[in-house]
Amino acid sequence: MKTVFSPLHALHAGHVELGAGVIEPGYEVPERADIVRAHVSAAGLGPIVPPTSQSLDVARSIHASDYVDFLADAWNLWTTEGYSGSALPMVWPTRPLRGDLRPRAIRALLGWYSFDGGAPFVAGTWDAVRASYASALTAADIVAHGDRAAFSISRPPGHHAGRRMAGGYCYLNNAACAAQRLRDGGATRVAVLDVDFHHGNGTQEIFWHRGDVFVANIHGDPASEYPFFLGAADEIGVGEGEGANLNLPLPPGTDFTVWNAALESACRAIEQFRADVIVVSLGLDTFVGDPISHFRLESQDYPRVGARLAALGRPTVFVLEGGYAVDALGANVVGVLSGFLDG
Ligand code: 6XA
Ligand code: ZN
Repeated sequence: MKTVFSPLHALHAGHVELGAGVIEPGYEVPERADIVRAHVSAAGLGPIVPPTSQSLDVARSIHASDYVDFLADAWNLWTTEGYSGSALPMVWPTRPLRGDLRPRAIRALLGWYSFDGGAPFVAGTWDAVRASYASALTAADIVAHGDRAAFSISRPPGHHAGRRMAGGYCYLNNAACAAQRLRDGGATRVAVLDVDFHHGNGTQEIFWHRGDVFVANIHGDPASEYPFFLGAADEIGVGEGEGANLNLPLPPGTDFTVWNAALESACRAIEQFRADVIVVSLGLDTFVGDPISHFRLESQDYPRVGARLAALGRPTVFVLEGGYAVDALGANVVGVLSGFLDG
């Protein structure tokens, strides 16, 4: 299996985020991608290749074009207005404030284009975001050209990014863009399976009205877990998308036995959908040692996850999402991927 990796991810570094009662260093650190790369290399899973050059066309079809322009400009606007540090929003246009009054000030634009204080910008953020996106598209292209699977070490991650909003460490929705790339390349039906601990609210929003991309999520119950305001079981999609969204929220403390039953349900739904190709939003923050999440999967469980995904018998694009137990992250990723290759 080819792995796509760009060292440019490391340009997104040194930022802070809004935690509970504190401004804290981000958990989403460059060491994450580096340790994953090192473990993929040591395990000999296959060649590690750089992303190919990619235009922003797919990003502009999945996201609003003005949002993509904003991501590209945000750091420049922030410094031009005299600010430094991490560019974070100050105000969000939540109800009953006006949602049609697009301001000019960068402090406010950051709120216009986000849903939380978890997607800060520093000088290198946009370059890292572009490389992360290009890596996901490259992995999609590798699979479109006939490989059974490919893995994108995308950092920053993407599954919280919606059509017009950043949040939760995410800017461009890498997995959604990979799914769109596969559609553009001729796949008729694409399934996105999101196994990150957190609900992929951005991916759900993006495909909410679409029947050609099935989205399944297994995640911490939004009653107590981030992102809180989406991810309930009654969200099934609308219009042509009705029935093409599956949410499987699970309580904090869930162990592999229960989690695996949800995986089985998601896989059966994907089989029924008859997907041509699968995109896995591969978050490893389901791990028992994860510092910000509350499931209890263990390292030995991840090869079984990979083997079940292989049993779907479809070409598969893996895109890295969350996972913050940095010491275990590389081994856990390799667990899924080697389980897939052996399966
Ligand atoms: C809170 C962000 C927490 C979720 C990030 C994540 N500032 N999403 O891992 O999958
Ligand atoms: Zn997560």
